[in-house]
Amino acid sequence: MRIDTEQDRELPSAEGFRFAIVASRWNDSLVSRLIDGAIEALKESEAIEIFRVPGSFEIPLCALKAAESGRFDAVICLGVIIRGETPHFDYVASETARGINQASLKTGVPLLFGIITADNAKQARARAGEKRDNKGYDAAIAAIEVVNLYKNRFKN
Ligand code: DLZ
Repeated sequence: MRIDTEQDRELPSAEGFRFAIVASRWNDSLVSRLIDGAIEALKESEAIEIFRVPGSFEIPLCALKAAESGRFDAVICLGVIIRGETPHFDYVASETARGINQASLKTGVPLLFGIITADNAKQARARAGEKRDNKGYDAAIAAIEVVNLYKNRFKN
């Protein structure tokens, strides 16, 4: 369930903001679709930089470095973690989520969680589709919303 849709409200603009995308290479065919979705949502921004890391487990540190660089208004984290037959999934998924959240709170830079955590490839594919069925697009729309919120309501 979503709180609202694009039709319900006017979306703020990405223009003038700088975004980093940190994306893993595991399940690359799906992650590439998340990157495409994010870029589509960010089309008004002229400043998007993409960083690739091996797996989702490596996303938090790269996202932290991007956030600490001071070069980005938000960092969008994209990955696809699919459950296997071992507990590996749980460690990778929980540490990735925890690390992204910690890096965001530590730096004060919004880090967006565009990581698909799925039981199987079919579930993952369903979340790497078009527009709001694409977790990369969704995460980028959330990034645009929060950068505008923080700029307009919490100016230094
Ligand atoms: C090892 C591993 C496994 C089993 N599954 C995934 C996955 O579904 N998605 C993903 O992004 N990464 C996976 N990885 C790789 C880890 O994230 C990490 O790159 C390695 O454990 C090396 O630190």
